[in-house]
Amino acid sequence: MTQSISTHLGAFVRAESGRSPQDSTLREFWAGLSADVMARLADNWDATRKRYAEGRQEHYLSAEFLEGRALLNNLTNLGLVDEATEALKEYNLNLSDVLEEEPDAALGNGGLGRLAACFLDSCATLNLPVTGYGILYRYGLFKQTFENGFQSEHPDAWMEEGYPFVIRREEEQRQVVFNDMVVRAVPYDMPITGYNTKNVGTLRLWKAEPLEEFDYDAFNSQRFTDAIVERERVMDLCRVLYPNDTTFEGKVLRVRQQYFFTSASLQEMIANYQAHHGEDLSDFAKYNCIQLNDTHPVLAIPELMRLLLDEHGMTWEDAWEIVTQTFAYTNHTVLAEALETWQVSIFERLFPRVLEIVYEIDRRFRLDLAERGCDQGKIDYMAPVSGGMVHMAWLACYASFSINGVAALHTEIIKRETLHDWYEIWPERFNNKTNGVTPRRWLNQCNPRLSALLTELAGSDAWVSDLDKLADLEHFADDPKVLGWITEIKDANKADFAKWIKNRQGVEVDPTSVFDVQIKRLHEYKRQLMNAIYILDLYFRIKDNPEANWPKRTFIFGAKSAPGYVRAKGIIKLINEIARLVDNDPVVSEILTVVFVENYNVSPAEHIIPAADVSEQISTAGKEASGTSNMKFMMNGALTLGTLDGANVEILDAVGEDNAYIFGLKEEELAAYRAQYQPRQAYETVPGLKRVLDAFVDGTLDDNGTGMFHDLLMSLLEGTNWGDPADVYFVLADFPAYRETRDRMALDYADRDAWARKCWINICRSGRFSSDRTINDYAREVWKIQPEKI
Ligand code: 7GP
Repeated sequence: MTQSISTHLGAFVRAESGRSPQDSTLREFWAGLSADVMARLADNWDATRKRYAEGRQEHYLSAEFLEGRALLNNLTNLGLVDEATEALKEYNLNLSDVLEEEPDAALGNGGLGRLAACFLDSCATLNLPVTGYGILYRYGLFKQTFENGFQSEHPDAWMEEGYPFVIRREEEQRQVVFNDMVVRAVPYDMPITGYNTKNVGTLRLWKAEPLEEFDYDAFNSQRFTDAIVERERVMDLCRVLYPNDTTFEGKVLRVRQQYFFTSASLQEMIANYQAHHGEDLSDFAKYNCIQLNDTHPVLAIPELMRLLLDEHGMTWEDAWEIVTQTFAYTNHTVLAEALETWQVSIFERLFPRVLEIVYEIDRRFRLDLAERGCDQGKIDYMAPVSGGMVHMAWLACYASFSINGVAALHTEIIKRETLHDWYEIWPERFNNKTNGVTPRRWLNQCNPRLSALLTELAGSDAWVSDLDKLADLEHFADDPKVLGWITEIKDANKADFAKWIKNRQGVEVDPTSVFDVQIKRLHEYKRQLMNAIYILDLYFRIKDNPEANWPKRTFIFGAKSAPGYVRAKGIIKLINEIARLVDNDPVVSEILTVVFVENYNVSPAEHIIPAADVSEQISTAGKEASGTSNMKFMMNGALTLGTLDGANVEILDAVGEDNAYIFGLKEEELAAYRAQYQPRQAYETVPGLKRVLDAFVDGTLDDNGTGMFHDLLMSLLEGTNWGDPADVYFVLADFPAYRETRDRMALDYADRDAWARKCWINICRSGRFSSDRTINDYAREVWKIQPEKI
C-alpha cells in the first residue's frame, strides 16, 4: 500500500465509527489511523516473522513490557508523521490531539519493564531475530489519583474499548496444563517497528482462556453463576499485572502466571524448531537462545526439561545439556526482598511434575557441588531447594550459561555479594551489560525541536539509529549561536510542559524557573524523601531571608508506590503536603513550585523529560542497579544531580566532573560509615535539619491523623525491632552534601550559556547509553545472533 494516508483515512475512520468522519470522535480517528498503520506494516511483519523462524533466534521472556503508546512511534518509524498531520488537517484535527486519545499499554511496573520495551525497539531497528514473550494483562499497572494528597489506586482497563495494535492469533494457541485446570494460551501479537528498516519484530502476549466458553448445560438449567465460575477462574490468570516493583507478592496466582506464559512460549519454540529443523531436538540450543528478564520467567528452566523429557523422550543428560546452553539470566536488583522464592507446596499444588524435576535438579546440584569440595553449609545455601522453598535466582544461576548485571557497578556488586558463591564457581558466566534506552522514543520522538537541531547540524538523521554519531557534534559546544539555540529549545519545551500540566492538573508553573525532576517508582532507596527534606529546608530558609537572591525553582515529581508499601505512600503524602505548604505561602510560592504529576507513566515521561533542567538520581550508593531515566534525561540535555550509583557512574565517566553534579557517600564507604553512624546526631547538629524533621510532626504538615509522618521520622531516627538500623538509606548522612550541591547547581543555572554548554556535552556523549549499543553487546556476546534484514 503506497497511497497517502489522506486517501484512506476517511474509510478507516468510518469502519471504526460506523458514521461519517465529520461525526466521528477523536478516539475513532485514533483507531482509524492506527488501523491504517497496521495495514501498512502487515506484509513486512509477516515476512519478518517467516524469516526469523528459519534461523537462530533469541527469545526475550519477560513478565513485563512497559510499551506506552504505539501510534506516534509507528508513524515516526514508517516516516508518516507529516502525511498523518496533513490528512487530519482535512478534518480540522490536530495530530497531537488524536495521539492523546491513546491509552498507555502499561504492562510493566518500572525500569525492568520499560527496559524490555526499549530492547525490542532496538532489536527491530537492528534487524535482529528477537521476539518478546509476555502476558496480555487485562489491567495494566493501576491508575493513580491523589485524594487529599494520598495515593489511591484504580484499575487500568487499557484495552477494554479496543486496541488496534495487537492481533489475536487463534490458530497458534497452546494448552497449558495445571494440576487443577487446563487453559488455552492464545497469543496476541504486537508489531514492533524499527527505524529506517522494513523489518518488523513481534511482541507476543499470551492470554489465558478456558477450554470451553462456558458450561452450556449449567446455563440452560438457569444456574447462571455456576456456568461462568470456571471460566472466570481461568480469566483471573491474566487479569492483573502485580503492582510491585522490586518486592513481590507471594501468591499462587503469580506463580501460575509465570508458568503459564513460559510454558506457552516454550511449546511454541519447540514446535517452530520442529517445523524447520525436524523432529529431533538435539540442535535446539543451536537455533534458540532465551533471555530471562529477572527471575519471573525462571520456571522456563524446569519446564523446558519437562517438555524435552516427557513430551519428546530425551534423556536427562541430553535435556540438561540443551537447557544449560539455552538460558541466559539478567539480574535487575540487589534488594534482598526481590529475590523470588516460592514455597514448595505451591509447586506441589500447581504442577507436581515440575516440582519433581526441580528436586532432581536440586539433587544433581548438590552432588555437583560436593564433588567440587564445597562444604555442606554452602551447598545448603546455594541449593535450588532449601528450607521448603524454591530459590528462583539460584535455579537461574545454575542453569544459565550467562549471568549479567545491568551496569558496571551493579555487576561488580552481584559478583562480590548477591551472587558471590556462583561467581566463585562459575566466573566465566558473569558479564556486564549496561542498560540503554531507545533514542527513537526518548529523543527523536519526544523532543522534536532538539532532534531537528541535531539533524540539521549533523546534515542527516543517521544519529537516530547510530547515536554515537552525536559525538561529531561536540565542537558546537564552543559556538555561541548553537548554545543560544539549545537554550531556546529547552525554554520552548518548558513552556509546552507548563501548558500540559496546567491542562492536566490545573497547576501553574513558571517556565523561566529551574525545572528539577525526579520521576521513578517510589522507593525508600531512591530517596524521594531526601529530595522532600531539601525542599522543606529551602522553604524555611526562604522564610528566614525572603529578600535574598533565590533562584526560581520548579520541583517536579512523578512516582507510583506499590499499593501495600505504607511508608512509600507516606512519602507521597508528605510531598503533596509540602507542595500545599509552599503554594499557600504568598512569599515562597513566588519562588518555588512543587508539582506531583499524577499517574506517572510512559507518556507523561515523554512530556516531562524534554523540559527538564536537572535530573535527580539520588539513590543510596549501591542500591540502584542501573537506572534508565538518568540516560533519557542526559540525552535531552538535563544535567545529572546524582550519587555514584548504577549507571550514574558511567554517565560521570562519559561527561566528566565539570558536566555533572555528583555528591554523597560512595558504595565502598557505606559499611564503615554505618559502624559509627548516628542519625540522631545529624538531626541535632546539621543546621536546619531539626527544624525540617520536627515539621513532620509539629503541625506544620498534616498527615490527617494517619501517623504516617511520625513513622517517616522514626524511620530516620530509630531502628526497628526487626533489626533494621535507623536511616537504612543514609538520607540524613547524605543530606548536607546534597544540599550544598543542589544549591550550587541552582545558582549555576543563571549563566545560561555555561549551562547550555554542559547540556550539549551531555547530549553529544550519550551515544553509549543507546539501547542499540546494549543490544549489540547482547547479540554479539550472549545471544550469538546476526542481523536478518528482509
Ligand atoms: C530496575 C532497577 O531498579 C533499575 O535500576 C534498572 O535500571 C532497571 O531495573 C532495568 O534494569 N528493577 C526493576 O524494575 C525491578 O522490578 C525487580 O526489579 C526484579
